[in-house]
Amino acid sequence: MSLRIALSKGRIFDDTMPLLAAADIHPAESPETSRKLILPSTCGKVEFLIVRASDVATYVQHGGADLGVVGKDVLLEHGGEGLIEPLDLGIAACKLMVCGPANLDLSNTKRLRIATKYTACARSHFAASARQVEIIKLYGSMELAPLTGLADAIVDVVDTGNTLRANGLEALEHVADSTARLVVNRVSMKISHELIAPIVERLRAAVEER
Ligand code: PRT
Ligand code: MG
Repeated sequence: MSLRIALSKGRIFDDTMPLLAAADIHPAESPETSRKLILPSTCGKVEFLIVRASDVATYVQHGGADLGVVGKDVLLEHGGEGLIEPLDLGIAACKLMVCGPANLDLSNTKRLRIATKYTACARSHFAASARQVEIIKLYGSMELAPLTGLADAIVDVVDTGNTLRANGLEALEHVADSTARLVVNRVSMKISHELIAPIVERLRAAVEER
């Protein structure tokens, strides 16, 4: 029996590979050059599922994958049901922020329109301070929303802030810090404990050594 690990292409895959290498797990192909969505590992005991970043938690929750690597931002939005989160991998660090034009007053009593793909996080962030907001769901290029008048502000992930600056926006309020987490399907953790536990421990050691 082999374990399935769900990962997204790009920064999560790139930053997870050195950690998995320390656990002696190596993909037999690169997701950047292969069109395969299931990549075998060289040892044959693990396979990698290449999914959208926002789908990793869903795959692991429903047992489509046993393990996954996913940003805390995605986990907060997903809710974490059916998942164990044994390890903070410390990679893909970023902040979930409320962003908008520098002169925007977020404490204004008027009902703010917030464009985001993080609708649950945005809703609870504003509800916690009893502010009324209208949430507009978007799937990408959030920065366009305040520029076009679609929304007053956005809730999005910020790393360097370069994307905000290039579009004349600023980070205005902190919502949450995020780093990528190892997640494990609750049932897999029980059934395949002998396979999964050593991987978790070797990843933990690799994270601590960095
Ligand atoms: O592309 P897709 O819609 O499938 O999902 P995604 O864009 O969320 O995936 P991906 O691979 O870009 O991000 C995966 C995870 O990496 C996210 O869930 C975060 O946990 C984490 N992460 C870390 C980031 C960033 N840094 C980041 N900078 N995710 C996205 N960004 C975006 C940011 O929103 C901005 O638009 O990258 C752009 C550049 O950021 P700046 O601030 O450096 O300019
Ligand atoms: Mg992306």
